[in-house]
Amino acid sequence: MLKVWHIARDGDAYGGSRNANKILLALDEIGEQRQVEQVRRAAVRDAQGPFRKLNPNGQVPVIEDHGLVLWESGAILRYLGDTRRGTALLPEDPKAAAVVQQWLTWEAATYAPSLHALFFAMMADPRSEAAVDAARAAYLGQLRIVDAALTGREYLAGTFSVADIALGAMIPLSFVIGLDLKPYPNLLGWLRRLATRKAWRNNDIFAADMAAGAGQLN
Ligand SMILES: N[C@@H](CCC(=O)N[C@@H](CS)C(=O)NCC(=O)O)C(=O)O
Repeated sequence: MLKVWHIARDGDAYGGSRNANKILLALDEIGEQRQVEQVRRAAVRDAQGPFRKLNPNGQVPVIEDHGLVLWESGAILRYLGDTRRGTALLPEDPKAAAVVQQWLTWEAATYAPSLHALFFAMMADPRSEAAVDAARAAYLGQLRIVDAALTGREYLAGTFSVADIALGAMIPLSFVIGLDLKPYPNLLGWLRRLATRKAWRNNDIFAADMAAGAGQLN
């Protein structure tokens, strides 16, 4: 059975790992059982601890599947799509699969760094409002890209795929940090659509982040 290392929501100062949650959502989407290895954030961060042998970056998620140990959530999502053929995770058509890969790469290379920049600007002590404003504007620019991509489309690559998981597991954090997403109606509609899917309805981390946006989603 596939093993996934995860920081659970309960007892975690940040409400759990959204990146590891992507893997749980993907497995729930296809109804695959897995063994969740819960780790505390402190253990993940411990440079001398055993977790570093699994992932030298000191981050979750990590999976182990049939002898393969793999980290980086986008690579894991792609692996699940490639090895669980015939599921909704990854389209068969190479061009459609390339569009999915485009969003997985974009999430890690562009979206996540922009979210981190905003988060760190907000947490900085002393905090510079000019720096927060600049980081917020840059981050909202990324959300505008997602909103535009969803014009006339139900899901990022047309039909549901791991592209929606990579971004759908992260973007509700925007509500938690107090952002107004009403200027992005396609994006809000997509989040509402994701929230109706069984795997997402039953997911505690996603539900908690979405609850922070209830006023904008209803
Ligand atoms: N690019 C990595 C990012 C993983 C990541 O940021 N994981 C966070 C949890 S969401 C983590 O393990 N943080 C450890 C810490 O807080 O030091 C991926 O997509 O897997």
